[in-house]
Amino acid sequence: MANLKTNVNSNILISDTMNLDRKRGSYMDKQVYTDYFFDEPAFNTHDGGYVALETPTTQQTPLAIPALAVPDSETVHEVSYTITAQESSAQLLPGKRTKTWGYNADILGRTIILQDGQDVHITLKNQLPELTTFHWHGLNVSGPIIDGGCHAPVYPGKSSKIDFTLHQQAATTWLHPHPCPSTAEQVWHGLAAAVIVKDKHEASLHLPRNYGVDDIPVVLQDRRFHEDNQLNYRADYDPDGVQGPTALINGTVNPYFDVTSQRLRLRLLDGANRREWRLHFSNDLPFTQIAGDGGLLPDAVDLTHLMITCAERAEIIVDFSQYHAGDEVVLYSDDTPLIHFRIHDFKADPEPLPTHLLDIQAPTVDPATPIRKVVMSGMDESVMLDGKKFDMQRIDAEQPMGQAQYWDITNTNDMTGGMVHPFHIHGTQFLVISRNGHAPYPNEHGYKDTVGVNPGETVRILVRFDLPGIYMYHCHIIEHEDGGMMAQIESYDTSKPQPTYKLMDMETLSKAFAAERGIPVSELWMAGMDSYAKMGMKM
Ligand SMILES: [Cu+2]
Repeated sequence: MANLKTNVNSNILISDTMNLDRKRGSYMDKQVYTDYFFDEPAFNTHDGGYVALETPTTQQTPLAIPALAVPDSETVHEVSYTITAQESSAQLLPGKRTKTWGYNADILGRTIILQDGQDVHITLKNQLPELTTFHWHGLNVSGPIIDGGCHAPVYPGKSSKIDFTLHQQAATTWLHPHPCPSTAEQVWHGLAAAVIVKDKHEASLHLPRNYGVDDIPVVLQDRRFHEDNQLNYRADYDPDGVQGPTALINGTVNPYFDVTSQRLRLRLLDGANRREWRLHFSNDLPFTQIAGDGGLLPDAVDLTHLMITCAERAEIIVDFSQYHAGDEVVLYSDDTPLIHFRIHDFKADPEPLPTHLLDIQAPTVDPATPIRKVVMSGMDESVMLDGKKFDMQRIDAEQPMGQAQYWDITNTNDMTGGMVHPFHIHGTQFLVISRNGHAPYPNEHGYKDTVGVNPGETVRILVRFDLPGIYMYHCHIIEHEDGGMMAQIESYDTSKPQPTYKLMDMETLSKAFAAERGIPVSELWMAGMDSYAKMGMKM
């Protein structure tokens, strides 16, 4: 791991708050990073207009905490869930309820808990009016069916079953739909749920884990509300990613949370279609990042600012020991308040947080293995991956199962006018090795499945698939993936004959969507279709 833990950069400051805390001895000799690390000229860049968040004018309401999904059955070794994608409505704003979709919930979804080592059985039920898929973003499961990408549709009124054994360290992962090219619209309707993986190692550490009290998921999204408080995806459609001016946190507009513990663990998830979040608290209160997408960081990192790109997760611990009942601490993105933390009496917890969290042994790479090059290019409709648009029937690359390979992910947008493209791989967790040859950011030394790539940058990652299958990899600005900035790789077992996979095709999906909407295929509109049509390319 030593080669991954290279030198930290120069963005180190000890804030005044930290000096105060230092006197109390609780932050002795810690570095606190005070910037977002990403390239500032790329912030908010967006062909066709960036939509800034607006400060909400509605009354503060309690932050919704997604209920825990109730297993159909559970033992130490085995768990069964039924996950139902359903139509519903939610009271998001005063007045009319907003029509929404959710997983076992009105909007978003119940939080699913899985244990490392468990045999997992999930019944996927679709009670939506159209086909969907159930994609397990960040889970080490095999593609293309269990993983729930575009090849695994569940049709309306139908259900299917998946079974897998989970071998994965504790992490905050998530579930969202992935039916190409309508992923973005289905997420916009409300489909997204936290999936928390637990393991014995994480359970042995002194960290908050009382769900809903001192350990909460925080799903960061944004929406635009139209007449009668309704969503209108097509009206808001933008090939560079749909945005809205209203922050929606766990499906709550203008939330507050009652803090009743000294430390609070926030499992942050950027569940937005396009928006990156630049997070900081009132008075630059420092916080501690303990985990990224794939679980614990090797060492806790203290920050005052944190940027997460689409689909990324960060688990942070906020310590309110310097505050008193009646105080309020606000979480912001840029200048927009997101959550008001109302401080109540709490019991002091004198035991410090662990600083070393996890030993990570990077897999070794055979020097003879070529470095895989992946290029994300374009903006708007022109987005491509390796100069091509996604084709469900085309397998773009192969990698032997169990073999670690370096992948160089390049974003060819230029530095002044390009976007940060969040690059995601299905079915595995990778390590970030370098950014343009320099050390990764200090808070990305743990396993990840999504990494923001700055314009003009090449990010080297170390990738290994532990299961055979077909895995999608793509930009996670969801309109970019729908628009074709996506490809797929086959991981194969070298000791066995390569299997033939039955892959979904656009014609089958288009016919199904059209039939479900009661329209001819010629009238079918789905988000990504314009991106192919405008480039004169066949979907
Ligand atoms: Cu992108």
